[in-house]
Amino acid sequence: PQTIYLADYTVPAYHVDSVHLTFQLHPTATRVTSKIAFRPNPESADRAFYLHGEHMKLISARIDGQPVDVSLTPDGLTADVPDAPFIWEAEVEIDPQSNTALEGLYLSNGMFCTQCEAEGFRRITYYPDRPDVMSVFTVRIMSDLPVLLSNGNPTDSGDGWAEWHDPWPKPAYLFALVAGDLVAHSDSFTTSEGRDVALNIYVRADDIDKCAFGMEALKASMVWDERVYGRAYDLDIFNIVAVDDFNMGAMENKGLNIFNSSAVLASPETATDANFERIEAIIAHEYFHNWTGNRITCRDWFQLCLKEGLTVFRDQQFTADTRDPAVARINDVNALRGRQFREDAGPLSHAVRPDSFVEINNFYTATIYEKGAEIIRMLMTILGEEDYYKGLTEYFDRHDGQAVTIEDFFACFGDDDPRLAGFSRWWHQSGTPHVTIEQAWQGSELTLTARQETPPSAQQQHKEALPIPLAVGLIDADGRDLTPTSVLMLNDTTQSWTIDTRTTTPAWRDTNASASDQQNSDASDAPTLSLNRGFAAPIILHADQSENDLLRLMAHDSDTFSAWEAGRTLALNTLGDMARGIKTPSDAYVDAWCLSLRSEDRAPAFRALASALPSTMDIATHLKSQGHTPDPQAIYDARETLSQQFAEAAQDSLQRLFAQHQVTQSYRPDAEQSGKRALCGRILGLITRLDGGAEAAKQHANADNMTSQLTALGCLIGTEHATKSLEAFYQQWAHERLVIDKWFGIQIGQAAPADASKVAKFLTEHEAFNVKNPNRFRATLGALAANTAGFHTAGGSGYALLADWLITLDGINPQTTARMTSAFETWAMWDSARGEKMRVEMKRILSTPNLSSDTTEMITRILG
Ligand code: B3K
Ligand code: ZN
Repeated sequence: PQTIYLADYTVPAYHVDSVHLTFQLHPTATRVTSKIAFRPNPESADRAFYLHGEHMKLISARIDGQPVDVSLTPDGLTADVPDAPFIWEAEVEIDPQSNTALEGLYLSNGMFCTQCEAEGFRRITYYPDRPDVMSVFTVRIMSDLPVLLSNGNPTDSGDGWAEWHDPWPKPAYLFALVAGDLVAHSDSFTTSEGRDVALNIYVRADDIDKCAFGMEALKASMVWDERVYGRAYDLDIFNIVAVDDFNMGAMENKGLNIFNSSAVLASPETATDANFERIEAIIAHEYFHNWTGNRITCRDWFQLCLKEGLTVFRDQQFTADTRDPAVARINDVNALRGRQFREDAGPLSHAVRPDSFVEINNFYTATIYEKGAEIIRMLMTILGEEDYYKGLTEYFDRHDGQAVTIEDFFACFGDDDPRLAGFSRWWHQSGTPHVTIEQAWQGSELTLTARQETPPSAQQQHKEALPIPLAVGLIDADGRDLTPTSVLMLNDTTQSWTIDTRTTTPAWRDTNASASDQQNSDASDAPTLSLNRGFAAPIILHADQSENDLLRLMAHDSDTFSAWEAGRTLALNTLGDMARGIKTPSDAYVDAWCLSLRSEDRAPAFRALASALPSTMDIATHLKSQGHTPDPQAIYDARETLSQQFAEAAQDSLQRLFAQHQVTQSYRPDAEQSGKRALCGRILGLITRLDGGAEAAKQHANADNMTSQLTALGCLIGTEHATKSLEAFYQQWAHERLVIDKWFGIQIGQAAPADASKVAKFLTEHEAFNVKNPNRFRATLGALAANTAGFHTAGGSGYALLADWLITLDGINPQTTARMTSAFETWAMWDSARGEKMRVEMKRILSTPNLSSDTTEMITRILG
């Protein structure tokens, strides 16, 4: 495997004017004929003709109707071609049935389906498989299966065949084909431009009752993109297909989105509120790609964040508009910290726009997606909404139909705008900036000094200062805002601002004051700073705020995100100290926690989030950042102790709160109802600590929706009711594969540390375990890796079990294997005994004969 560099980019030697494909589908011997019109690219000095192609048998090749000799290479072919436009025709044979990698054309439960991003099209036919080669595709599918789909609009069909034409030029990675015995949930939509669009969600017959929610989400996304970004849909039909075997969530193929069934199918009985919310977000995300990704695509894969970061930001905006914005932001930040900060702190740290890669599939990372989205969010924060949308409109106008770069995108905002000086560093520099805040008082004047530092990483030793928008507020002793939120731009390594808090409308001004010789105010009525409101910047903040300040923010901050953040900081400080055995929780904190659980001023969804404790991994990261070596078992024990203490402290109000927030109307997966169920779920967890599971067992037996049933089941794990409830759940749902995934996941995810790898091992021997199905594999081994204290038990049994299964899976599905190796990325965070055990398992994986290049690259990078 070879490293590819951004700096080596050259334009394609040939343009493709049109592509005609014919598929004669057969499970083991599908014939694909291609007819492709090539034209030399005048901008290229290179005349070499090279087509990518892998895992296929070439039957014949012609140029302008004449048979041609080609030279096959391990991953493609070359041929002599005329120095003028010409027609290439080829016939190849491929074997969908043996394609367990799930890239290219494959079979899933008798359905033919494709996945081409990033480089799967080259497993279908010979082609210049790069995103800057865009063309118009016409596709004919021949098969006896009743439903035959491809991109674009249907143009013609007959007995055993159908033809599709996509008028919008696209790169090959957006090609898709589906053929199966499917039924459609259909609807229609009229765009703001007056176009009538047929909408379909294709599923197997048993799943037809699980499509309604996805369809509503699709229509809501179409309306939202018209209203907010002025973008309307551009074909006469939009199809979504659900497939059981899929490497990720979904894929935005033009006019034919293909979804992992877990990311589209939902009914109240079989899906949880969290599933519904995720489905809504993924449907929106894939739909939004139609403009950010498909109409305007990436010049090369180094620009992946151009479509992914922007589209994630758009789906986050959609969720914030559709649901509760503060709750949405808290969920985004939890995900960012849990996946992206973790990635950026370890050996896999990379820039949002990297400048080299080996296997592009390994770069569909939290950094490209989630940090990419944070950069767009900061762009909006710095420019303001009006200029942000102006820039986006300019981008759509200027680059429609093109394959472009981050520089092209950035230029649409006026890259010489002084407000954006240095901003592009966010795309090029890896690592999470640490920002330390000091406050100093002089009379009624507060000086805030901010200092930033991004720790060096293996690939980038020297880090520059980044422009960081610090959104700050100031609240008085009664919790009232003294100022509206102000965005202070931290452009240098260190900067100071001063504010006089006694004036009628206090405002910040730049100062050069050094805070060092001044005093912190110890007056309890001094105003309190609310920092990084709304998490406007993706940074790690060190503010050393007093417990009093944090309690005040937690109770009163008008920025709901920051109120949650204050509670989280208190929890981290408390749990960190408990895990180190140096302190017990303060009464003030326990009281404040109980108060916030009961607080009628905040929405139930918020209270559910605020009452949850930071994850074991979060606490470990926090301890590490303070220079301590985290002990996962001690952290687990601290969380248990504190939860028990909370349950006892809140004892008197638990039953009342539980009854008060029960949903009595019929099930709706909306923000309001799901917020109540989330709060009741938290309370049920506390009640279980006191009643041994009696209440939860009742809820499990009587639940009429999956959210309530699964929450109760989760509570019961570890109680005397566990075995019976798990058995009943399995019997009830054995026929619903997505529910059985939950059954696998929850037993392992909720297992006590000492049991987790035993339970996981036992379940890999269960008749319903299937190594070839990525959802089931993730529900089992992914759940083990996510059970932090269980995966990292001192003996190393979790590491060994995961390594065994990754070795097995690599021969079947390299992409999913490579992705899951990131369970080992934290090896340097733990004590040396654990770290060494993790390294030993990684080396064992690496020494496997014929290990895929995907997994080899990941393990090599993680080992460092
Ligand atoms: N673009 C796809 C991801 C493709 C991953 C290829 N390994 C889904 C998405 O981001 O919307
Ligand atoms: Zn995407």
